[in-house]
Amino acid sequence: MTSEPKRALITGITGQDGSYLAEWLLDQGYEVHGLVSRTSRPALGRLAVVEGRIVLTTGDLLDQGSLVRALETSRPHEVYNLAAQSFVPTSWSEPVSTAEVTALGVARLLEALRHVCPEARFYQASTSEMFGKASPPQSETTPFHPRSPYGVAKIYAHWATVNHRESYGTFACSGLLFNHESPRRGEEFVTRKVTRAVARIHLGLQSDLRLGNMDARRDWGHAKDFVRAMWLMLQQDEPRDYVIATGVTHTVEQLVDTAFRCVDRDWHDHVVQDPALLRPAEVDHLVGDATRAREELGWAPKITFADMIREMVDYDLASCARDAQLPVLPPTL
Ligand code: NAP
Ligand code: F7E
Repeated sequence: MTSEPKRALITGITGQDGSYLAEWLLDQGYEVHGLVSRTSRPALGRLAVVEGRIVLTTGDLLDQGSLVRALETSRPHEVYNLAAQSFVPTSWSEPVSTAEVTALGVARLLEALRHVCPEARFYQASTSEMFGKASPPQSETTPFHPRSPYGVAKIYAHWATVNHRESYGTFACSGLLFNHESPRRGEEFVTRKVTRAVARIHLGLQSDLRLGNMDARRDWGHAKDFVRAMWLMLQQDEPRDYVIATGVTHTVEQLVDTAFRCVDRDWHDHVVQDPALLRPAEVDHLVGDATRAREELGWAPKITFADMIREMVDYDLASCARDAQLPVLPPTL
């Protein structure tokens, strides 16, 4: 007798993490369902890698009824809530819509889960942005001090998840993930903005790169490593919250230097600091302490910062050359 596969529903499946998580869950033998909004079409490109192997359901974190329907249709054993307005600067220009999706959207999804499939396990995409101004290293016991409307909204979602676990016994986990990147990262985030600019400058398509605060420090890991941690959290005997981080920090300037070195260039020749890109309040220094994840989940990152930046620059060199119909030259030429 063959047992039916486990089913997972991923919200935010068209995002960076959604596409890697879908791949990981398919590799583990899951039937993967993804929530997409009517306007998701431009982002569907990231799902080319899993095309034909996942089931897409329309829905929106702003619409409770659509979440109920998505849960009824997919009947998931596990729900991964990755959907959010996730770009920090937009949270200042659109604080209310950010809160509607990133905070209240989670309340809507948890309520739908409670009524439709209370036995399903739930993962919430929490973030190091909740630590904000707190001194490093940050762990599960570090008090939150958010520095953006995004961080504030994520704290609501985090506590809604913890409260559901404590009120209703839901198997709900919150992953406090530090920054993680990849060639599938949105082009507005600093790593991808830099690696694309390096590629375009090297190909002669762009001359300079405008950046904001280059002193900020981030603990940057690879999305591929981080989605594995999300899944591991939902495979434990008891639900808990976990910091996921590499424990290594770099400044934005070090990121820029690493990326320009990939094409043997000096960043000083190309980078322009633009005060318009500074944020109203900054998160200065993040370094995660992932001891709990290491000890309880057996999780450790496999991909180094330098290898990740090299992968991103190589990817952008190839894709920018393709878009501009240029031959791909080795970085040193
Ligand atoms: P991302 O690339 O920005 O993806 C966000 C996803 O949310 C997209 O699929 C987007 O769909 C979807 N979405 C936005 N509004 C929605 C709505 N109203 N209803 C349904 N879906 C909606 O983000 P990511 O980098 O993969 O991150 C995944 C999650 O982890 C996010 O919650 C983010 O806040 C959190 N997080 C990220 C990091 C990181 O470093 N990447 C670190 C900690 C936490 P469309 O684009 O198709 O509309
Ligand atoms: O900025 C500085 C900027 O936008 C990183 C999201 O996934 O990770 C991400 O949030 C740093 C900041 O990511 C530019 O001031 C300088 O200090 O890549 P970012 P983020 O704000 O850390 C967390 C964990 C999340 O949860 C979020 O969803 O880089 N920086 N110059 C710049 N940043 C950008 N975007 N653009 C610049 O020109």
